[in-house]
Parts: sequence; structure tokens; C-alpha cells
Amino acid sequence: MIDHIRLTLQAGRGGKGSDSFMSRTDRKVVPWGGDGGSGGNVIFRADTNAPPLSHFRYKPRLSAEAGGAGGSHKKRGKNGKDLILAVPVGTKIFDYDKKYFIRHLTQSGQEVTVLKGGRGGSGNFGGKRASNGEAGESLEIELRILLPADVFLVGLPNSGKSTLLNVLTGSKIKVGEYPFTTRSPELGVYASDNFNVLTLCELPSVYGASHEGRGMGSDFLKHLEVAKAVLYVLEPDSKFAKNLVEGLKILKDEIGRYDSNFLKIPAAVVITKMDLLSENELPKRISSFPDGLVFPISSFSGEGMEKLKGFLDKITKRDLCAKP
Ligand SMILES: Nc1nc2c(ncn2[C@@H]2O[C@H](COP(=O)(O)OP(=O)(O)O)[C@@H](O)[C@H]2O)c(=O)[nH]1
Ligand SMILES: [Mg+2]
Repeated sequence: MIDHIRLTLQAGRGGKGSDSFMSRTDRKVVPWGGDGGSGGNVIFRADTNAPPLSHFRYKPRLSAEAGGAGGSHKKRGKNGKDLILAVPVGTKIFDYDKKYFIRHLTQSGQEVTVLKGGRGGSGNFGGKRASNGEAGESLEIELRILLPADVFLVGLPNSGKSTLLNVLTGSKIKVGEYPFTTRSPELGVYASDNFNVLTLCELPSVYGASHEGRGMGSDFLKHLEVAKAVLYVLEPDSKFAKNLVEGLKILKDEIGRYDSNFLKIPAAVVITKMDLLSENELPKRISSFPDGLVFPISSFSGEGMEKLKGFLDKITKRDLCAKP
């Protein structure tokens, strides 16, 4: 799923004013050209039925219609049609070059005009000089959207996040033998036995240096702003941490560095790949974990999955108090 996209937008140019004359009955010739029409504006409108932002990927340059030229007999040119772009509710609009926040569209039907069309040129009517229309404004825009997800899976590379999401939601996210297989946030819908649903989201892997711009960077952590819960997903033996305790610390440090408030989100630790670890080994490895919920599971054998689902069911009932 694409959570941000850049567009180059152009408002319509104003129509050209007409330079024309009329001979009156007394044979006098008078200037009689009409004004050009205004260029179309560029408008964003939030719409619950709008396609996702990825829809813009194939047409990143968009322009509103130009105004029509003025005509003889004082005929004013037609106004250019506005370009109205439907975007999902929740989209934030930024001026990309100035890094300036323009508007957050939070309700269906809400609109914002981001670019004004050019004014039409003057016709020569009334002795004015006929002129060209003004150019429409242009702007590089960035659209961003927070993912509509409830529970976020955060983990080091290869910890089994995609596999777990697929098992819980029946999604078919690509599972990788290589780290960093998941390059953008992935969503799946989990349905509990009592017919409540939760949207789960796998974020691209975090690792120690994400904040330094290596790996995928940590910009995707912004999505945690809407999280009802976080699952820290760890595998017993990771190439990216000395042990489980350090693995959890890396994840929490990275999130805390992004926004320390995100550490207050209800959370649990999921330890994956338990089919590879003997049962009496685990307590030793997590003895110095902070207090909180820990769910050892295997996406392959299904062990521990019922307890984890019980936790998710609690989230659907907003019945949470966990903080590892
Ligand atoms: N043995 C075992 N391997 C697993 C389990 N879950 C995932 N894996 C493997 O771990 C590797 C990474 O899985 P993936 O889901 O892509 O990890 P992600 O990078 O965290 O999304 C893949 O080779 C998976 O087949 C599990 O429960 N048991
Ligand atoms: Mg993955």
C-alpha cells in the first residue's frame, strides 16, 4: 500500500483576450473584442469512494483546463473546467518544495483549492489593449495518508511478520528468505470468532540504524499514531540482534526515538518460530524482559496461536492494559 505520493499540478492558463473590431452603422470602427475566460482551478476533495493514492502513480502530472479565448462581439471566453481530484478521507496535503502543510481532509466532501487558474486576458472592447491570459499556478504537491490499521506488527528483518500476518488474516503477502522483503506497509484483516474485525499492518522491518537513514528509514513509524496496539515480533535467533532482550530494546529504542508517546500504546511481544526452539529454553532467554505480555508462537505449527488470537479479540473489545 502506498502511503505517500508526489504530484505536479498545473492550474489552467487564462484564455486570450480578443483583438477585434466592429463597424457601427455610422461606419465608425470600434474595438469590440471580448475577454478571455479564466483557467480552471485545482481542487482536492475527500471522498469515501475515492481510489487509493496509488491510483495517481500512473499520472503524476495533472492540469486543469485552460480558459477559452475571447471572441468578437464582446463574447467572453469559456472558463476552463476545474480539475477536481478525489482523495481518500484522511489525506494530508503538503507543498513539497516549501515543506509546507496545506490541509488535512478529514471528512468526506471536504474540499481545498490548492491552485488558482490564470485570469483571462482582456479583450480590446472599450479601448483596452487586448492581452494574453495569465499562466495558471503550478505546484509540486505531496499527498500522505495514515494507514487505516488497528494493530501494527513491528520487528527486525526476517522475524516472521509477513508469515504471521498471512496466517492470521489469510493475506498473501510475499514472505522472504531475504531481509527487507516487505518494502512498504502491508495490510490484512483479522476476523475474530465473535465477528469483530481488526486491520493488521506489517510495517517494513526496523533495525538498529533505521533512524540513520539506512534500511528503509523509519518514516513509516508515523503510522503508529493511529495504532490501538503494537506487536513487537521477535524470532529467537536473529542476525540483527544478539538475543531476544536486545531485539526488543532495538525496536523500542527506534520507536521511542521517533515519538516517545508511541511507547505508551498497548503492546505485546510475539516470539515467532517456536518450532525451532525447545520449550524449556525460552524462559531463560526472556528472563530479563520488562513485565508484560509475551506470546510464543509458531506460524508453521500453529502453536501459541490461540492465545495470541485471544489478545487480538480483547483489542476488538477495547479491553487492554498490557505494556511490555
Ligand atoms: N521455522 C519457522 N520459520 C518461519 C516461521 N515464520 C516465518 N518463518 C520463516 O522466516 C523467514 C522470514 O519470514 P517473513 O515472514 O518474510 O519475515 P518478515 O521479514 O519479518 O516479514 C521465512 O523464510 C519464513 O519462512 C515459523 O513460525 N517457523
Ligand atoms: Mg515481511
